[in-house]
Amino acid sequence: MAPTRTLDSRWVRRYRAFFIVGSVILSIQVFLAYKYFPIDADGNESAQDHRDLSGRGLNVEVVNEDLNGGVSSRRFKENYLVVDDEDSPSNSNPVNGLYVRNKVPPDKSDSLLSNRNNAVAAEKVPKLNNKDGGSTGVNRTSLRLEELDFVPTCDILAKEAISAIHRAKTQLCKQKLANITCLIQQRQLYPHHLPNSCPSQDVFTAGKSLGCYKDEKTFRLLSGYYANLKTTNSPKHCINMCLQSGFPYAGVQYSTECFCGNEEPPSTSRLPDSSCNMKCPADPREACGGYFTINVYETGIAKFTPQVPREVAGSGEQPVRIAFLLTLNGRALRQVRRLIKVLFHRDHFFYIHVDARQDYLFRELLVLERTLPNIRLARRRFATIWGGASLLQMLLSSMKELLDSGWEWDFIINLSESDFPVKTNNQLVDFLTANKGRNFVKSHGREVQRFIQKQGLDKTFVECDAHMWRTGDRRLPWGIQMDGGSDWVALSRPFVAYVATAVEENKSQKDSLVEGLNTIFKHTLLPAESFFHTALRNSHFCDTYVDNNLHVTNWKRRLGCKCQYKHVVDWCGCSPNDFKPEDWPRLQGTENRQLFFARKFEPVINQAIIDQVEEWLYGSYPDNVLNLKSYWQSIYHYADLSPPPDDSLLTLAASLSRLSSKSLVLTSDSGSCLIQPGKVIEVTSYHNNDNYKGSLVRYEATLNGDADPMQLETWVQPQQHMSIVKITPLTERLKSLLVSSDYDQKEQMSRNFLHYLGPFSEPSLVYQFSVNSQPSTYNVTFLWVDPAGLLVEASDVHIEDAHAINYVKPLLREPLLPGVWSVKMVHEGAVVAHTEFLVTPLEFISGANITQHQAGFLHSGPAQPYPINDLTEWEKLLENTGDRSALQRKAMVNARRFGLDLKDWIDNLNSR
Ligand SMILES: *[C@@H]1O[C@H](CO)[C@@H](O)[C@H](O)[C@H]1NC(C)=O
Ligand SMILES: *[C@@H]1O[C@H](CO)[C@@H](O)[C@H](O)[C@H]1NC(C)=O
Ligand SMILES: *[C@@H]1O[C@H](CO)[C@@H](O)[C@H](O)[C@H]1NC(C)=O
Ligand SMILES: *[C@@H]1O[C@H](CO)[C@@H](O)[C@H](O)[C@H]1NC(C)=O
Ligand SMILES: *[C@@H]1O[C@H](CO)[C@@H](O)[C@H](O)[C@H]1NC(C)=O
Ligand SMILES: CC(=O)N[C@H]1CO[C@H](CO)[C@@H](O)[C@@H]1O
Repeated sequence: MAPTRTLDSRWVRRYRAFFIVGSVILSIQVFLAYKYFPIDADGNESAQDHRDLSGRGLNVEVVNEDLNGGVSSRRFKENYLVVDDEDSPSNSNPVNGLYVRNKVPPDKSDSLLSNRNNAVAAEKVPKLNNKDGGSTGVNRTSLRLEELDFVPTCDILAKEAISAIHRAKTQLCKQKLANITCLIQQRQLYPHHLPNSCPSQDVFTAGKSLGCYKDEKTFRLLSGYYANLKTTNSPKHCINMCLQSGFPYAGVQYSTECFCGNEEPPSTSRLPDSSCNMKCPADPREACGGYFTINVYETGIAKFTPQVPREVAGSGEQPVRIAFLLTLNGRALRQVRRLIKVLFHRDHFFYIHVDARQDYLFRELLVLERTLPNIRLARRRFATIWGGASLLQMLLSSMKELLDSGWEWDFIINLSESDFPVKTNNQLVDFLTANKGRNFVKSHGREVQRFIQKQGLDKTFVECDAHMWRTGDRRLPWGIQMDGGSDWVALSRPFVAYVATAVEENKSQKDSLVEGLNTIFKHTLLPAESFFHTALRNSHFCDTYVDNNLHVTNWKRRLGCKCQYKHVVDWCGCSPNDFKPEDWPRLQGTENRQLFFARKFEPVINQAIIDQVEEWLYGSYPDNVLNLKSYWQSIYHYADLSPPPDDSLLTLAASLSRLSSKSLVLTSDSGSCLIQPGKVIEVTSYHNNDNYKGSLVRYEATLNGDADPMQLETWVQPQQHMSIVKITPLTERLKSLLVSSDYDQKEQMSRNFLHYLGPFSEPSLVYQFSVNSQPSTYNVTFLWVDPAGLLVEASDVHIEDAHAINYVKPLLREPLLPGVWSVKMVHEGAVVAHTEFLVTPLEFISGANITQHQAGFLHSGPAQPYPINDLTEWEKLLENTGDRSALQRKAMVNARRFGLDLKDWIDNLNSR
């Protein structure tokens, strides 16, 4: 029914003008069609393919935009960063009422360009204003070969590919991008067609014609989907598109229109074939319906109905055994152990993939593997990135190893460190036992063509240099339905064995559908959100599909969709939020539903909610359990090679170990006792009752030159340095003003609890106001003054009540001048508040002692001085902070400090 409104107005127009203009238009179309879209002898759509490869066209030119396009684009404006002027490096972009100066050096402007027609994954909204061919004075249309140390095997034409090759950092990555682009240009990479083993009848009868039917504008025969394919319509194209969208019937009408539907048209609407007498734009030898007449075809697939899961198992059924596939990242060791503990049963299996860069988690979890036979860690480890193709390779590899493990499991359930069960183990086992052999995935539940665009499935992405590069448009293979949705799944063993043939080395054991999908999804954004769904829908497993991923996810799109992955992928994506106690009703609401897990949980954000869920499932902890409200998470360990340690954290920790051992000497009653600090072993964040309570620095130390080192631990908490200069209605509401790094827009906090900053950190100012009852907005400017007293940046911020917590990231030049910086908040022409932060000089570079040469270079501020001209009007607001030339002289002297002198300087600054 959906297209009715669209067609109404067209009907009126068409009715009046039909006899006058219709035949003229038609003959022009026929002429153009003959001229530009020849069909070659074997019926290959060469013209169509060529168009797609030129990097321009979607297969659907006019999609039914007004069905839900209005809603989506409105949502886009609310939630997404809209980059409007890609060529201006110092452009101000409105991001939720916050004006941030865009930190894009001129030669990186391409990265904004490729973000401009972004869509976003899962509830991700497209911007389809492909600005094509617009020359902006920059050479974008040809590759600058002189920058490459290889010669591409073909002439690369696609603009997006050229942009990606120029933006990639390493030559190896540039070459990979070029190689893949050439393979695609030569049509050697992607399969054109894939087999479908989920037919409506015993055999696959794609394209069977049902004849010509009469259609009505108020009651459409095929009402599932509609597209106006101005130049490409033909029965074949329309059938393929409807099949891809999952409809059993396709129909062409009025030359350019393609309809898809789930119901067979009634025989009472049947007309003689001669009533369908308009020619197809893609092939004038074929009929594409007529004026309210439609040629209807079968697509070859059946109407899709997912399985309804059984509630309870029959008596006597053997309980299923579950393999939990844990794919872990980060350092939340205690939470991982808690998750394993709550799921643990001797009949279940735990196969753990720790990201290749996370030495700490891997090392600590090896202990579990050694003690428990049903826990195993993957040795083949991948370094995956958000949305990256490597994620799917990692999953398939882990699944293959689980199949070969000798463990007799029936289901794989995929979990991460931020998942937690909301039902007991027994409930989960009972439910899966009743549904043995079924596969649980969650579908997007929207229109397929729109999903394809939003998800970027119609684009090629190439992963290298830890980035997903978008290199151009592509056409998905015909013959299969596309499906996707959540990437949390519960899969049965037979289906896992089927999809794992993708990583089978023996060619003759590969399934051609899985192999083809594997090729496509090697170059797909967020592959795990579609690969398993699509394989399930088109294989002989299609009747095991249950549209439920057993998970409840805490989406808060206003917070979670901030385009926060721009630095790793040429796309905008969303992330769910962490659960907090205020979300309890949502968790409680899962009780009578077939939901077994929830996400996300993160104890550094909130542990109380995890306690609450666990006690809900398994009863209260006994009173004598200590530290139930405490949480510790390692942020540094000396044995980690990867990820490389942050030099400013290491410097701070070493300095704290010196300061603490010095204070121990002072309080010792034996005067001769001397503690010599050695290496820092570990730094741990400590949280209690969901408040950060400081960090623990554990280090080696020797007493009075003793040979055996002992270990000492010191507990430190960063101080706040905010002060209110002038009491105004605005500052009365100011709750905090601090500078840190790693601001998480989704959780609205800085993940750098210790606030350590060094010359290469990217500081952000985080401000928090109490929410006011009457809505008001303020324009505020933050002035950034460096340790030499120089005003280096003014950030304009528009504060709205709706955003009581927010941040601003200034445009500063690296290396930052070490020392005490200050930030002044200016409102209505006066400084009203003030805060300070420390940029520590470095004692280490890449974990090694800094050299005198390095210190001299890194500690003297940016090589290129700041332009001061446009800030002079602010200067007069700064109270006279003493003799600036004296400060500058001091900074120059500091930059030359080295050895013990450098350590003294560092300790002096850090002690504050
Ligand atoms: C474009 O490239 C040509 C040579 O490849 C060069 O001469 C010209 O200056 C470039 N134009 C711009 C705007 O960079
Ligand atoms: C790209 O292709 C060339 C020639 O086929 C090959 O030698 C090279 O190893 C490939 N490079 C990458 C990074 O794939
Ligand atoms: C590949 O699999 C086939 C069928 O199972 C088998 O006959 C063949 O020997 C295998 N080849 C290799 C190299 O393992
Ligand atoms: C803040 O500045 C904007 C322009 O940047 C202006 O439109 C707005 O009226 C100002 N608001 C206040 C409260 O001064
Ligand atoms: C760094 O310098 C200290 C002395 O300040 C020395 O004990 C240590 O061995 C040096 N470390 C390295 C890796 O050179
Ligand atoms: C299909 C699948 O296994 N998906 C997910 C498993 O868990 C990780 C998170 O750890 C997801 O990112 C995968 O996509």
